[in-house]
Amino acid sequence: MKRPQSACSLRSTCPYCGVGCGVLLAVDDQGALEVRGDPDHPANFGRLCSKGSALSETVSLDDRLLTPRVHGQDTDWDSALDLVATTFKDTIAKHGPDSVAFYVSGQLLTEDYYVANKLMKGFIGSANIDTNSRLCMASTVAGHKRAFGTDTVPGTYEDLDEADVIVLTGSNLAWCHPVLYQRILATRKARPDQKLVVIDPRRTASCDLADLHLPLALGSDVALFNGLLAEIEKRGLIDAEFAKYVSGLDAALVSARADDLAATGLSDDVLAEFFDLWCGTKKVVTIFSQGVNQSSSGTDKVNAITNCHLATGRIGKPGMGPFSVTGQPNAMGGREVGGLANMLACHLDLENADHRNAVKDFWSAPVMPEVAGLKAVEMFKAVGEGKIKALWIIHTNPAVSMPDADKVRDAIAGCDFVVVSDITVATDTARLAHVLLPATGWGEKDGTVTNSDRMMSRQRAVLPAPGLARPDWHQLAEVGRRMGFNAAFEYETPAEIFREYAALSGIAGGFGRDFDISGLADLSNTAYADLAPTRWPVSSGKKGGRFFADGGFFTPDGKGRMLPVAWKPPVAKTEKRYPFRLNTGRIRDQWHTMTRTARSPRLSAHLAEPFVEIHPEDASAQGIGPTALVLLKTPNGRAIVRAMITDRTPKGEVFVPMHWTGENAPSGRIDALVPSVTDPISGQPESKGAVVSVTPFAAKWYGFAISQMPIKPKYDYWALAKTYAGYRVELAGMTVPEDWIEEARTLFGLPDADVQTMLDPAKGTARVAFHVNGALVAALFVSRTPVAVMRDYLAALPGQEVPGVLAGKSPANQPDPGPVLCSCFNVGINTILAAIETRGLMSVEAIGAALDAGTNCGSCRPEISALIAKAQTKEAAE
Ligand SMILES: Nc1nc2c(c(=O)[nH]1)N[C@H]1C(S)=C(S)[C@@H](COP(=O)(O)OP(=O)(O)OC[C@H]3O[C@@H](n4cnc5c(=O)[nH]c(N)nc54)[C@H](O)[C@@H]3O)O[C@H]1N2
Ligand SMILES: Nc1nc2c(c(=O)[nH]1)N[C@H]1C(S)=C(S)[C@@H](COP(=O)(O)OP(=O)(O)OC[C@H]3O[C@@H](n4cnc5c(=O)[nH]c(N)nc54)[C@H](O)[C@@H]3O)O[C@H]1N2
Ligand code: SF4
Ligand SMILES: [Mo]
Repeated sequence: MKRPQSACSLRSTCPYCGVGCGVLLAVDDQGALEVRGDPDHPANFGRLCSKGSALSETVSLDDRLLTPRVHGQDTDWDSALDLVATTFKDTIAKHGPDSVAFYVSGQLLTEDYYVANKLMKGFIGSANIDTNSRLCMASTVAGHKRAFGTDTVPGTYEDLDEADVIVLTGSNLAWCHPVLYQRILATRKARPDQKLVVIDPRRTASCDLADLHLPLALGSDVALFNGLLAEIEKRGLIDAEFAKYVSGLDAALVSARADDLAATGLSDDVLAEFFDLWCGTKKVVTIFSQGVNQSSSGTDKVNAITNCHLATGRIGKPGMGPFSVTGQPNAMGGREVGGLANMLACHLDLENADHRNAVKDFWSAPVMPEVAGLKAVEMFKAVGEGKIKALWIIHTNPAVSMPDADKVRDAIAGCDFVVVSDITVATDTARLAHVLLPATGWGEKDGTVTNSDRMMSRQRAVLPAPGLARPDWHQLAEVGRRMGFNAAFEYETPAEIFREYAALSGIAGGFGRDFDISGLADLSNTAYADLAPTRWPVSSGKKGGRFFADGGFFTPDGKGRMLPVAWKPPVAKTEKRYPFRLNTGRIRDQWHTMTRTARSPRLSAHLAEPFVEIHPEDASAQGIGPTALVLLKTPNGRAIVRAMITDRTPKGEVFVPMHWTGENAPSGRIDALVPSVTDPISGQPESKGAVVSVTPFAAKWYGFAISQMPIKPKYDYWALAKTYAGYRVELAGMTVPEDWIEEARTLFGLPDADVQTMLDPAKGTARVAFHVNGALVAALFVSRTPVAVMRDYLAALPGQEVPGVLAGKSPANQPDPGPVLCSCFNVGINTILAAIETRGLMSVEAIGAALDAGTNCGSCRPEISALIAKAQTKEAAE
């Protein structure tokens, strides 16, 4: 469906990762959105990654939720909102405020988030509001609070330009914060002495251009940084001057000396090289992300890192400091507004009576909870136990992304009253809702987000709201009013909400907290509309900048705290039945549960189905071949995914992406396998430490299909991916259909289309193609072993007149480009390999000059460089 036209051109912010890139948006006279990097935005200076560049492919109205729905029926806003307000009110009247909950998201805008938190904590009177940031940033928040007294990110992106050594630990920056990675590469080009170290059990794309890779044992970061701290002491590098701003040094050193570096599994040489670099360089930035946070010792990992920076005084100064990169576009903003169940607002503490009373007065709130609410994992447990009877899920898809996801899905399905606000009905969670509320999406809504370096930027609406969709803050405020809290929720614009929030932060500033943007409390509507990227704090005392260069921590004694921490292995123990460790995470071109990025053919071409990275020796020991399907089992659940055999993943460990869902590959929902183990301090799940069995999944038949229309098969394995011509689908099953022609007609919903077939029952192969008016609409290729056809060639064919489709391969004069590597210019891996092998192009630049590949967002440059390196090794060996 085409959008109505609206002629504008304006600045906004990318809705994906926490880099927070500025974009320039324009709508052309066909109603199509154009997206470019904003050259003036300080986070990206014009750069965009593959996801940002493909934004225009993700805003179509297909599958959009356009009207409120109650029990599956379209309805009007009044009916839906009245039902939500009355049911919440009745439930609270009968069972108390803690019988209801909100589960929200680090992708909400600050204004949405503020209203949600105010409604739950100040007016419903429960702290049962938690967010997907519990699965993401909670360990960092807890670690920051322990070390600094508040949740402060001390540094800024400029530190990456100034550092002499950048350490990435538990961060695949090249794929997950690509513009920051490109920024580092640009610095290293200008200043080749800047060193890059990657600490990750896997040799990720971030390692391809790194100086040093430490493939540590999964979960052993505390042992490594304790080892580093002991070494710092041994080499006499404790900063005596800075020590006056720090407490806990001695106890932290005792723990550090006692810890065992052997837990890291790293060789002495690699360790020595790392220690030399870290100790021998003053300007070190340590970037960390989910390899640190998503662990049963996530908070300790954060503090093991902050300990090293505090001990050496390398914090808050140019080019130095611990640096947590945030995942979601407003992960930081959500922390600021107090969206977590154990926080208040503006970095104030829920359990501090002075803070609580001040906020209560400011809000004129009738009640305030005195203790923390349920954290995500506890919340869904309470839903499953029937203790939470009314649940509102906003901007997140917990039926896919929570650990023990099948149980979470069942808990939501069994809850008395579930409201979901989303932009689409096509999610595992939205399908379970009693009430569905259509939200305006990115490009249609207005508000602010805060990125990893405390930069607040505006998201602006360039497209009209489709159907009846309304902004999330509007839905929340309406429910607040309908619950009887009229005065507190009389907002008409996000600007009003922002001013109130900024004024509240002044109270936090009065308590000596870091988060103070009171300087923006009187922003006019126009000034809010025009707000340029602004780094907090913004108060009479301080504007932007770094924290802690000269102490000034937010602890009672004003000192930064070093913590005694000790390595602990992941909670699940490998055993005979579950001999492998299951690592999970992200791929370059998909965003979380794929509700937006999977709409883009460009982004769907990089990796088109769920897979497991497994080491070649493990694969051969388990009898798993290169294109095999693999059955993964844990005590919690099972999955079937494709084998990706690679020595990038260490022996004994497998890696599976988190992205696939019931909508596009039901057997690939990896969180069904992850247990609900959490960090005892932060409550963050250990998403990266399950134990798993890995065996071949020997299907009776395998298939590959192309289709103009989406399909939802019912086989043991299927994975659907968008293409420019329609969809491509991988299939496999344990039951062989009797008649492949009938089966294919049902699969594609084409009872009358012209059919072409090539069947060999003895060999178990079948090829069936359907044409309507001469044009190919769908085709199915089946075999007893994984089907060998030219997938990328076939995927482009639906809609065309191709009489020879059943051959499954291109005519000899049309080479198969292979899977897309450069999504920006749609360049396939075979095209790049051919350029390397036959044209002898041996640098990323040469490939770029010849094919354009890698010259736009640069996210694929590490992969191109890996192909070149492989070709060079091959050449050397020949
Ligand atoms: N393409 C893409 N980018 C994204 C997202 C996305 O969905 N897709 N999501 C965004 C969000 S919300 C987030 S939170 C960030 C996440 O960004 P990252 O944290 O960079 O992403 P992950 O792939 O989850 O995990 C990073 C790495 O941690 C490693 N790891 C696992 N266990 C350990 C360990 O014990 N120690 C160490 N040192 N490393 C370990 C994994 O092997 C993995 O390579 O990405 C953001 N950016
Ligand atoms: N195994 C494993 N599990 C993980 C992780 C991992 O590394 N491994 N990572 C965890 C992390 S760090 C994160 S952040 C989570 C992310 O997990 P989720 O938050 O569950 O994933 P998303 O797909 O981002 O969900 C966002 C939802 O909001 C909807 N939406 C989009 N725009 C709007 C809007 O404007 N308004 C509203 N109301 N809805 C909208 C989307 O359609 C989608 O359904 O996953 C976590 N789960
Ligand atoms: S790095 Fe990519 S996904 Fe992240 S904000 Fe920038 S363009 Fe968006
Ligand atoms: Mo995240």
